[in-house]
Amino acid sequence: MPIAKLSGAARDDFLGDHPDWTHEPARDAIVRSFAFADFSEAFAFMTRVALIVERMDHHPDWSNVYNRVDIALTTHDAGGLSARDIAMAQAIETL
Ligand code: H2B
Repeated sequence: MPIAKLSGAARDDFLGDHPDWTHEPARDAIVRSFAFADFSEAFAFMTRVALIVERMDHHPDWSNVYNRVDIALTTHDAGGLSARDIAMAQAIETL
């Protein structure tokens, strides 16, 4: 089922409140890089995020190199950002 794209104003509201996240126009995603003490901490974080995304049925584009986790949120079903990405970023921020 198609999902509505987020308005630029709603996106900028979120980015204004969350300066660690930035907009990547090429794939209309919001992105953030997380750094941890080591791989174990990074993977523990990914495990916690994985439980959230399964519950929300919304999945990040992400990568991990040692202590770093890069997360990009966009909604393929919407062809860009949707409210689901904002909800997911907010859920990740509570960790
Ligand atoms: N995750 C993301 N990031 N974008 C989507 O469009 C998406 C998803 N679609 N997770 C979901 C799953 C969809 O394929 C299922 C059927 O709900």
